[in-house]
Amino acid sequence: MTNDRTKSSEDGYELWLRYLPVADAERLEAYRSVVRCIVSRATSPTLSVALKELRSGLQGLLDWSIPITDDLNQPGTLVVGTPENHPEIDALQLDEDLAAVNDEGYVIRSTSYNGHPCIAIAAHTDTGVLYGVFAFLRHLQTHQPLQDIRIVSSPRTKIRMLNHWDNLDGTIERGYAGFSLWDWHKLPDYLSPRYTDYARANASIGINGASLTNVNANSLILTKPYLQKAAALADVFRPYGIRVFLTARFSAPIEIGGLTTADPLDAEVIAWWRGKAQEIYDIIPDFGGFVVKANSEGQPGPHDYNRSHSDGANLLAEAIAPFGGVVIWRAFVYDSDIPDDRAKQAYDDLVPQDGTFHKNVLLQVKNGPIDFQTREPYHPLFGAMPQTPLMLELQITQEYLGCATHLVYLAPLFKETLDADTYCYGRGSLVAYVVDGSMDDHDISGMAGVANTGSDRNWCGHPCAAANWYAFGRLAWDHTLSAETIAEEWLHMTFSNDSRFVQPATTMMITSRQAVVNYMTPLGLHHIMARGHHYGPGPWVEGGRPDWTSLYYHQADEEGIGFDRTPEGSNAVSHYFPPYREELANLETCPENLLLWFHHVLWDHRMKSGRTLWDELCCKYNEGVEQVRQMQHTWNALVDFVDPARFIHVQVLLSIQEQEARWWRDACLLYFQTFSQLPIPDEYEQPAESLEYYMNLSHYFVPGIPERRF
Ligand code: GCV
Repeated sequence: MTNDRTKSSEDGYELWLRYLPVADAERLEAYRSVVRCIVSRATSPTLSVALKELRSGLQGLLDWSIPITDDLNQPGTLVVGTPENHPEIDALQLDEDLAAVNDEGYVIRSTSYNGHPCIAIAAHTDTGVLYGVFAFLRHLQTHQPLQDIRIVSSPRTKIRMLNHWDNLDGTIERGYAGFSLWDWHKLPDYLSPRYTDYARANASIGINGASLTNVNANSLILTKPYLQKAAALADVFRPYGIRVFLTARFSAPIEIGGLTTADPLDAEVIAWWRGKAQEIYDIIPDFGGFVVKANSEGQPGPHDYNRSHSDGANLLAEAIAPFGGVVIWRAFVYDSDIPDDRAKQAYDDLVPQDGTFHKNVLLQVKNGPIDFQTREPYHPLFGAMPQTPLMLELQITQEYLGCATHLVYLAPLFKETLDADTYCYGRGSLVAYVVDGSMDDHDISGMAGVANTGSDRNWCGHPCAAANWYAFGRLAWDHTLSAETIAEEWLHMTFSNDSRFVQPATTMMITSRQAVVNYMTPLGLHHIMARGHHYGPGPWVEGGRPDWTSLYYHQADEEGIGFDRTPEGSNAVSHYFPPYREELANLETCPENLLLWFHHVLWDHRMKSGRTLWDELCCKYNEGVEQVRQMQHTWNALVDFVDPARFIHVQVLLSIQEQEARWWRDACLLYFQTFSQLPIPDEYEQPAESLEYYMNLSHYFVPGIPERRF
């Protein structure tokens, strides 16, 4: 057994930054022989935290206290810094590599000084050095060789941020890991050590922005006392290269400014936002900017004054431009009057405004056109607004994917969007290239992840949910990384370096995404969860606003099931570029995993498997349950590699997941059977309860909704 952990229980607080001693003696010796001392000068707060992290990381991993020296004339030095703060770096033959990295990038390289072998961690900026230090520690944590190390890395997107949907009362919208990390009551005076650990974790994966507050915003955050609280957090985050963003409620000039209008073209409103921007930058000099949800789900916005989204965004953008800030305007907009298929509305509203947004505005677009479902086609805005920088918004918190009780590794979902081909400039026009700005040469670019962090000791609730935070950061840095590589890294650092653990656990994680699709919404079904809290199945949800019901989306009837988005239906397919558009529109060529997203399909339609649609649906729901059972089986076999507390925690949650997978399967199949009138084939488990039973289940106090509705 090469388990690198004593079997004492862990609580997950350290995340992937555990820095346990390298257990393999040979490897430890190899590391110790090339890393004997650090040559660095902590000439800034960022270099100071970089050096501190490096020392504590090496102390843990190499199990010795590593000296800091000025003397490069000895073997085994680790030279850390920028050419500016450390002029000797110029003598380390790094010019070519340094020329290849951008301001936040870094170089880690075996080289020599006066004939003495050394390793350099170098960058143009202090933040680049910090990222290099974390990358070096990751290299050791994952037991990679140090011989001839040469890593040259730069982030592909500029803004890599978490969006916290945290309310000022401490609750988190769609948060499943406790309450908000931000203790607004005690800020700005009391600074929880957790704020620093949060910043460390983010910096370790390259996240450089945090929007602290819910997009369903409260104007209070823009008042002086709250700005001072936010400033205290910004002070903690700054050395870690993280800038603070806040959500701006469009009606703030009325609510906290005493004006009678928030009309973006009104002179007083314009002056109010300018004054507010000045006030914010006086308090938080490196403030990142505003994140705005407007005219969506009841939020105020420019449409209230018959103005466009760009009128609204530009109002804030002009106010903030002199200070170098940006406005991140969300494209998650759809009308309560439901003028058209919800999947089309953002595109129809925003595409005509391409080219009208100011230079410091980014449109933040969810991965798919509805709302973070288990699988969606990519959002057709990607590729359709070449003159506007489009940020990608991903949901790390598992609103629709089992909250914090289901093990669902999201990197495959994130990658599916990033790697999707928009065909906007022909084959190979990937969403990733729109997002990183390279497709249309934008100066600004970004990715945002709706955070899954909270006050739970292990940060994210499920011991494996931190993998999704980790994966988000790694992909925002480099979208070319594979989901497998990221899972492996995370497993190595979070649990064990033993390949007998890492390999099966990686397979389990990769499988988990398709499992949740299968047992919740296979074949392109979507938005069939329970109302309000979104916990559990609710394909029968009807009444009230139609586009918040399930019936609107699945359209099941005696003939078949699915939303017709072909030219005969809502024609949402027209938003995609050819040849994908035609592929989607044709029942025979539409990918089966999106079939019911785009087509209303007859129950006896023959699928590629040879089964009818109904039988295929039964098969997929059952496959999902079986996949969870396989995950349980895999995890149970890994007992020797994980400490007892985390092992049991995951084990119990997997058992909840298995029960809930059956709940989803049985409830959905029984409900859809009322339309298909077909039997669930004998080869599958039959539902445990009646449809009535499932429809009458009530769940109280489900976490993650603003007011506890039931
Ligand atoms: C913050 C979905 C969620 C809402 C969320 C919204 C959004 O509708 O259910 O809780 O609101 O998305 O992204 O703005």
